Amino acid sequence: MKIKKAEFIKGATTPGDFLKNSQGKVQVAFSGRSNVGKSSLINTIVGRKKLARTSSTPGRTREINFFNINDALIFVDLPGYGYAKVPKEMRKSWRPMVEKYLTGNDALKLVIVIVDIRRGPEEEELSFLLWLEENKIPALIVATKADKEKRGKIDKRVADIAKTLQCNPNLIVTFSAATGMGKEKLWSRMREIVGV
Ligand SMILES: Nc1nc2c(ncn2[C@@H]2O[C@H](COP(=O)(O)OP(=O)(O)OP(=O)(O)O)[C@@H](O)[C@H]2O)c(=O)[nH]1
Ligand SMILES: [Mg+2]
Repeated sequence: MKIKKAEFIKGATTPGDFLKNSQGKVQVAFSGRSNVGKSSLINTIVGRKKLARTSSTPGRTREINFFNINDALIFVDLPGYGYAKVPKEMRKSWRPMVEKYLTGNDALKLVIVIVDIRRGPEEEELSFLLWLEENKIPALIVATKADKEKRGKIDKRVADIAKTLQCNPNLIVTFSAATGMGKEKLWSRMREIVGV
């Protein structure tokens, strides 16, 4: 997709701040562990280096951030989960907020679940995917930071991730924000699912 417009709309720290009316625009949310590369992935696929803030310190994205893409799509950068150093109080408030965002939102058509190709998914990803399925929210799995894995090992890693998540390996998009690998494939899968 040719990106003509990519702009930050707002960051929400409470459900009252969610983008209620996306005026017919489809919402696509990006989810994954802290530091997995959610914000970097968004920047890479829209071709804007600093649209979503990134950091080597886990837990950088603490709000639910909304971005307008071409007046056609809303990208939603979710706070990461599973990082122990984030204050407990904060973690406690995130989960209900994220769940609240994800449920009862007709504009939300897809959640992109991002895993680190070297680390693979764990219990949290599995239960999250099952939760999405129960709530009838389509999911797409992306294995990122592929530039950090040896070429010859990528297929095996993807196969292992597919096994853990009980899905077809062909449905996992291998990605790298550092090299742009997987960018086109991710766009085409995403557009296929949400119909834009
Ligand atoms: N080598 C490599 N580094 C990456 C890639 N994607 C992200 N990173 C690095 O990983 C770190 C975290 O990236 P972010 O995009 O901020 O991760 P995030 O998931 O948004 O993190 P939180 O908002 O803290 O949950 C940064 O130092 C990035 O430069 C990738 O594909 N390859
Ligand atoms: Mg982030």
